[in-house]
Amino acid sequence: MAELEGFEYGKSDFVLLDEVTMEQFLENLKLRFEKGRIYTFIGEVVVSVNPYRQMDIYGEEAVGAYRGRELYENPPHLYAVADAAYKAMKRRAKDTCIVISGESGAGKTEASKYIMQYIAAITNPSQREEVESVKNVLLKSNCVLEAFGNAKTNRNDNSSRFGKYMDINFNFNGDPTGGHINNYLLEKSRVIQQQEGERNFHSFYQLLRGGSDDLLNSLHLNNDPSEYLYTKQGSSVTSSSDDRRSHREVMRALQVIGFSQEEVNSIYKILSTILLLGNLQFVSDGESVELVGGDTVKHIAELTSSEEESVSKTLLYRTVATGGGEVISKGHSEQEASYGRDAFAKALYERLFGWIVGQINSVIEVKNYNPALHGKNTVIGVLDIYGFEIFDNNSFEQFCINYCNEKLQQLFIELILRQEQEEYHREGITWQHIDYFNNQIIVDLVEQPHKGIISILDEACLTVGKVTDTVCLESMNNKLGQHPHYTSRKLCPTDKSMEFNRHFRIRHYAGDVTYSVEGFLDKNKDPLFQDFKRLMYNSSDPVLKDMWPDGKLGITEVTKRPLTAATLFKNSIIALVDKLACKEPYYVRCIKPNELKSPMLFDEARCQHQVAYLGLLENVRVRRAGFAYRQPYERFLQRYKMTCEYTWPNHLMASDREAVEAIIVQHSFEEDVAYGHTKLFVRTPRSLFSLEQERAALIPILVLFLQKVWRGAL
Ligand code: AD9
Ligand code: MG
Repeated sequence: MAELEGFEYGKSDFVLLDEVTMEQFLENLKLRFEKGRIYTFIGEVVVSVNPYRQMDIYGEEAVGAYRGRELYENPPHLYAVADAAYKAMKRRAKDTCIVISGESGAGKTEASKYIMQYIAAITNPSQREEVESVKNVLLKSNCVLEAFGNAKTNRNDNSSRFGKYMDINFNFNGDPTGGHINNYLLEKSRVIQQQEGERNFHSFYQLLRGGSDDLLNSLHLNNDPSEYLYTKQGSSVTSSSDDRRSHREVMRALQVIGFSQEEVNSIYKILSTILLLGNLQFVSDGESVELVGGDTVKHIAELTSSEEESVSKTLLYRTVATGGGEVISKGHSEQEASYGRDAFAKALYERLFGWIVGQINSVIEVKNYNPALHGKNTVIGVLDIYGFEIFDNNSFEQFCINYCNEKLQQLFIELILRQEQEEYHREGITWQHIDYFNNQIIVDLVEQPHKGIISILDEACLTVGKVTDTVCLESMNNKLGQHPHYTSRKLCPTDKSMEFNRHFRIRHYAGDVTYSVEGFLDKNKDPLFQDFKRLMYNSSDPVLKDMWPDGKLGITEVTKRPLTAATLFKNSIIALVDKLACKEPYYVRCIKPNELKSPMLFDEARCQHQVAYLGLLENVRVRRAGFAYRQPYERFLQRYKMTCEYTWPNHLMASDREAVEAIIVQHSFEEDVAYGHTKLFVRTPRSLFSLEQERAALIPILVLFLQKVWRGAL
């Protein structure tokens, strides 16, 4: 058994704090961080602090130590949670999920990768080829998704700009048979614009830096990212990672996953098309608008397998159906043309990303699984999704991300708090009521049909005529002004500046966030001229065509307005929560210790903020008010019966429960437990630690004893 740690490393479970205060919590977190103990439990939840340095704690030896063990048998670790989720899935045929949350740079993606590596390491001991190949694709998919979905930001050099939920399917043996990836809200505005110090998605730089001269020539590109508007705006074309090496790794990963050479070529052509689009300019002579950019249009036509004339026409005109059913071509203004080009570039990238995820899914989807033949197919889901965001300027994206976090908090309350209370009730255990804030009211504020913010936004987007962001804000203020979690900043008596006429504030469970309404309607409507869709659908590149099925419709056939971005996001998050709600959840809460990416610095104020909005103190309180661990009597007895003379080797009592009571009394743990109808509830890990230690000490003696019995010596 791995060594349990002494208290010189702080308390390995926050449940053991003398008092549940922010001060003690932070003190323990800091002490452990400084001693290189980056993980701490709250019962079954793992709190992780980003070490910002390579730790030697993920190797084979660690895998061996955690494999098949109970949570309290080893020091806290991601592997302990991964193993708990795996065991529950395998032993009880339960679907489980691991929800990883925390702010940007806190270590969510790294944690999700370690968890997947652990699961890969403990499965398929017989090395069956088909299982190995599924594992390989699952692991390699990370590299591809990071190339296309991650970017350097001011907070994290490898920031995931999308939310990811991955289901891993297992057969009755507990070996992976496939999986499915869902992606959420790719930050596509990054394709056309980056803040100072930030970059576009890695994929562009990897291609420009890593592509061979021949490849780049064929794509009409050179190798300098600072020559393309879409890759140079952040004035930061380099990154801490090596783009050239990553390019090779991604190429290799695409191959392993099963992308054909034609498909890879199509991917590069799309990336190049986007870069070339960014350098196109439009000029107006007052009457009509023209394209400037030399051969660029010709190159774009070649890369998208389209006619040059169709490309330039699509960039300069849009087709509209008049009231009389006539179809005409209407020229863009200079501004409309630039807007259309940017919207096209964003849509190209978004569809490319969605298509790549779809291709990976088609490779890893479980095929030919017959439950009658193979037993129940179970699932472990891993969710790596953006945490709560409060920036200086919060826009539509933060609004969506924070809404998503409200939904996940709601799920946390549902699953952990409510289920906990219900289980105590079922088991006949007295429950001390814990007051907690139920954030349903904020979820409703955002998503309620007809009344919520998303509905009001959608209504404004559907209204014909000029509805501006401020008009929409006005409508929100009128309808929601009385809501306890909504503040119209305009009415705020202390802030009379015009600036605040463009803001509203939501009192989120994690704190107040002021949103600037500027751009909300446009981002929600997310318009793209139909002509672009038709251009792409008519491409003779089958991959490109496949990405634009909606381009099939002619102008007069397009009757339905597409769903808005907020509604699409809302629907996907509701579906996600439904998926998670029917699984047994495990949580990893990630904390970023400082803004400097330093392995040495524990910035208390920053950490306090995160502990507060992750609701960790509340979490500890619930755990302490209740019982951190529980086990059916039978299982508890099996494991610890050797520690008690009345139960070893067999007991003569009327029930397993009485036998368990005998163990508890013999060890004087009465104060620490409660007896349910079918389970023993244990308040703190202390008693379990000590039973575990006693058991570990007894096992060698017992083995010796049994060997003698078998040899007939006794
Ligand atoms: V974001 O919301 O996608 O912007 P994440 O995913 O929370 O963010 P990420 O996992 O990317 O953060 O971690 C940021 C960086 O911290 C990594 O690139 C590593 O350099 C560093 N990190 C995080 N976790 C570990 C770890 N367990 N060991 C070593 C780590 N370094
Ligand atoms: Mg990430």
